Amino acid sequence: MPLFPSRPILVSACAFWLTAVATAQTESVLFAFSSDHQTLDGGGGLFDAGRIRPDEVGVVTPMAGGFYSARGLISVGTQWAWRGDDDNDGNWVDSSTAAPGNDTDAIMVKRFLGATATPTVRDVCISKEDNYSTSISALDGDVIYHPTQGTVAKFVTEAQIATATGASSIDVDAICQDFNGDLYISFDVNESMTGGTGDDSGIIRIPAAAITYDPVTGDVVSTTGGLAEILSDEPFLRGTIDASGIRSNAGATPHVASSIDLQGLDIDPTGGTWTSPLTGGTYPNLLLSWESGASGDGGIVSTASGGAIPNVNGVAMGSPVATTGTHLGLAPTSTGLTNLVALAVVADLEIPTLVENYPEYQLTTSDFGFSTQQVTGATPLGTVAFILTIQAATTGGALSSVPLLAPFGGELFEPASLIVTTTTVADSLGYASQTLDVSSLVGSGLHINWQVFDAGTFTFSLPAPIQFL
Ligand SMILES: [Ca+2]
Ligand SMILES: [Ca+2]
Ligand SMILES: [Ca+2]
Ligand SMILES: [Ca+2]
Repeated sequence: MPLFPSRPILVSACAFWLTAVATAQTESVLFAFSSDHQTLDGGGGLFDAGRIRPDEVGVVTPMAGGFYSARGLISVGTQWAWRGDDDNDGNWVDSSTAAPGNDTDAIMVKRFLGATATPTVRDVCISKEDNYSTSISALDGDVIYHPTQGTVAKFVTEAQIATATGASSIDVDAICQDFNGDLYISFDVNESMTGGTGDDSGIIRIPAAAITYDPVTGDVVSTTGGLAEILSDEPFLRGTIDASGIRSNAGATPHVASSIDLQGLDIDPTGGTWTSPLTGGTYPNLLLSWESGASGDGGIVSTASGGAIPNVNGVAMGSPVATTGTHLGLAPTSTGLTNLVALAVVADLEIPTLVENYPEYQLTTSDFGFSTQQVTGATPLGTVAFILTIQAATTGGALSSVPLLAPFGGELFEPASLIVTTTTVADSLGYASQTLDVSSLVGSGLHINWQVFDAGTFTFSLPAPIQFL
């Protein structure tokens, strides 16, 4: 089968694209958990397609009155493929089953300079739980993204936040930006800073007046000290959760008294303001997620009205009776879901097709038998082509890619060397898979990359690499 379908399909792809652009603003919730969670639709029976891992970014677009399911947005494989060999050790993938910097602990999309009306997955900024490996590139207090292939851009660095707050060696575990360029941040552990202790359960504000932004990229160029302020503390977070009336899967208050850590922050899309008990100032309402030693089942609260369960696209992000996880399109469990450790709400996000490897070995020295590529988000009942490229990893290099012009969508990686291995038809939920024996590549030192082409939308998926040593 030819890779590029004939002209009638091209015309229908254009019509689909125009329809999609004309729809009203829709919010998507981007999230991470500290353990694996299963999507409500089970990934169409495909193990990795139905699993959101702590290293990854998951996404859901809630829909009032209809069935919806969460799915993967930024996979472990995609993070390696985007990053390239920025530690110059000659490997494009440095870990068999973990992502660079391990877990995702903060997610953010710009709302001020550099913001776009229809953000793509490359606009999603994240902070990781750990510093990236030795020689480089990103610290756990940095908020990074990959605007173009093989680059690691920083929205804001650990050093810039330290300058603004007077804290040192910080780990950012929640961050968001309002429409005026003010930043709201929570630290991973208590940090001594200007004006007191930035508690791990607290919200720190760095006003735009303390920040010089790059007018084009919207990234932070520099910060000044003395203007950051501590807006909230532990009693505030507990009080906000209690006032919202939210209850866990077991009908319990989703926190314990002894400790609590604010883990996710974003602007409440419903609007309004709240008043800080510590500064007396008013600020845009914030969505909050937390970890507290009690099952929270993915619940989200808002600072609105002193504490409320917020709505996204008209769907409540928790229940006053039993929050189960279905609000996020996740499958309930008998013991309850854990809590969201990262949170962002993004309007009109372009959500690409995803392909993931199973078993999940991104870097391997041994034969793991058959390798399955699992596709999420293809056109239901549409044709999917699996594309393989093979290349030698080069020190300091990265996969090449070309962004594609409409009606094509996405990026094509290593366009000079692609091979179509399989064409198949996605199921009614848009899942598809292939299984191949790749054992002959073990020991070759080669790097392979999978993508799929979705003929229904003319788009190429995000990448899924495997490096053989
Ligand atoms: Ca490397
Ligand atoms: Ca971090
Ligand atoms: Ca925190
Ligand atoms: Ca976090």
